[in-house]
Amino acid sequence: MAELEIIGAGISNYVRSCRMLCFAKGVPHKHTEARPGSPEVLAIHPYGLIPVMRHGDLALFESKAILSYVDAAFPGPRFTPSDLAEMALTEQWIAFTNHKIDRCMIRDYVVQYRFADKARGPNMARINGSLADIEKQARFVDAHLARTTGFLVGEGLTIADMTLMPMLYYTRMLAEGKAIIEACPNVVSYIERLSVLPSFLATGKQKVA
Ligand SMILES: N[C@@H](CCC(=O)N[C@@H](CS)C(=O)NCC(=O)O)C(=O)O
Repeated sequence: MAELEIIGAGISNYVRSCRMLCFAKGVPHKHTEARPGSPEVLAIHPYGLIPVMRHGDLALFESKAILSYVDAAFPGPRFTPSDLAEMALTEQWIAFTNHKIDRCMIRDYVVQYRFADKARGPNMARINGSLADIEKQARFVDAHLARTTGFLVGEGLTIADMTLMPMLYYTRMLAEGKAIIEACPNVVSYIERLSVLPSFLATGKQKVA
């Protein structure tokens, strides 16, 4: 079988999600460190966003597409439920996470500190503007986790958890995010359990603060 290649900066929450799945399934892969907008990424993604993936003749972008492909294409445990309702809930959580939580916790908050303009410093208006929504989202996830077995869907780890957890993990590394998340005990225990899984640890020790 052709070698799987995951392309993108190792610090990216989405690159970590895709590589976490590879490690959890035991899928050997080559990780090519590449920044957004670099030639190897632009060769696949029209806007140069990461991650992108190659496997034989197939080139993919969008983390959800990569997660679904890798989960189905390779042997090993499945991280997409086969039960119809659980599969739909997994889709729901990934779509919600990508459309709402990533934009708020990562783009409007974490990225504003981690990749702040060197001369002007972090965009505090954008950061402060994200905090009410970060709190709303953290509380929503907390209330949901209070009713589950500690995963977003069903009784075990899914690609929805692999998508969400790195976002919460990075948000908690920064002061305002830490204060918000630490008021949500189920979210804290979720991050603490999932971030020490060998599959996540194998993605590296990148920090945003
Ligand atoms: N919906 C895309 C989002 C990808 C994305 O936003 N990736 C970030 C890194 S985590 C990126 O490339 N950012 C660079 C930019 O926005 O210019 C996915 O799920 O793959």
